Amino acid sequence: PLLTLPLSGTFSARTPQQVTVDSEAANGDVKFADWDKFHFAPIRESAVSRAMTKRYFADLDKYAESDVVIVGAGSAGLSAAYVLAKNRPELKIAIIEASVSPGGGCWLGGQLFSAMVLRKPAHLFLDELNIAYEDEGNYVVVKHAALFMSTLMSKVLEFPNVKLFNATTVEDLITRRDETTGELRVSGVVTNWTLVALNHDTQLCMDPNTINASVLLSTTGHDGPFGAFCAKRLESLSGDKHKLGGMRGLDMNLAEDAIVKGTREVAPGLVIAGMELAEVDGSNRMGPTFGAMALSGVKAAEAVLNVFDE
Ligand code: AHZ
Repeated sequence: PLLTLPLSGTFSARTPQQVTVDSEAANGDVKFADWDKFHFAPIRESAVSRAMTKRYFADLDKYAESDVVIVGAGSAGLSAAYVLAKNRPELKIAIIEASVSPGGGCWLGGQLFSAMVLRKPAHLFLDELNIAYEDEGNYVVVKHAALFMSTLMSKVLEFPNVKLFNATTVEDLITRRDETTGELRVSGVVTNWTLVALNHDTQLCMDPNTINASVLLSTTGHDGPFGAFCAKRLESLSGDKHKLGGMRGLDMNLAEDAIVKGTREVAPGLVIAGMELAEVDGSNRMGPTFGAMALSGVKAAEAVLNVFDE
């Protein structure tokens, strides 16, 4: 056999509703010849619905009050989530991603070429994640960007203190005036199903949901249909205080340093990282080199904790 799995034998029932299945196959390894006798343990369709919905609603309830909300599950947001979740297992971290598929623009290295370039010292983050690369001197190359993204994503999702709400769009921010300082603080997000957010014009009333958070980390990428979401909101949040710079042309050397250096708490309670920062600060884009996304995420985790621990 190509693969030896202990598929035959008895599936034990944990509750009376679950049926015990005695496989007709003799105990031992299933060989190809045994596929005729193969069957799954039976299930009632409602059990599948309940298995999904009860967990989702329990998560909605649990994360309605989150410690950290990360908007956008691209390379910057997920890098930050990894560092935060690993170092602070007691924090509740909700990740809100507009797309059905998390990962942002990071499934290919650039255009349709799959290898992914990261300039040093971002290779240290790859070492942390145990991702192999070729060392080219000042930069390293991962054989496929999807290897980076899938590894990062699987590690983030394994942390028990992280919940990813995908197909969910952040439509607006919750703001509160601080009673002592009078400052306007970002204190959560207004969310909606992405399919609803895309169709507001065609629906009469599809009100949103909310999540309160102590700190918001926005990593929604540069301007686009949903992108640069919090950056754009900054202007209306604080009047003249925040004039958006708007992303500038491509310069890999300037852009990557600027993004990592600029990663910070931009408004009270709101940290911005990744390419969204280029819209805030008017810095360059870097194109297909991803070191700044990883390290901006690492720095954002520090910035988030500084705000959280204030
Ligand atoms: O779907 C978006 C993507 O997955 C998600 N997103 C955007 N707006 C959202 C909203 N609510 C929820 N309102 C939202 N989710 O945010 C994610 C952003 O991921 P990204 O990969 O686009 O951004 P990043 O900053 O992590 O990485 C940027 C990568 C780039 S762009 C670039 C260039 O253009 O020069 N170079 C690099 C390395």
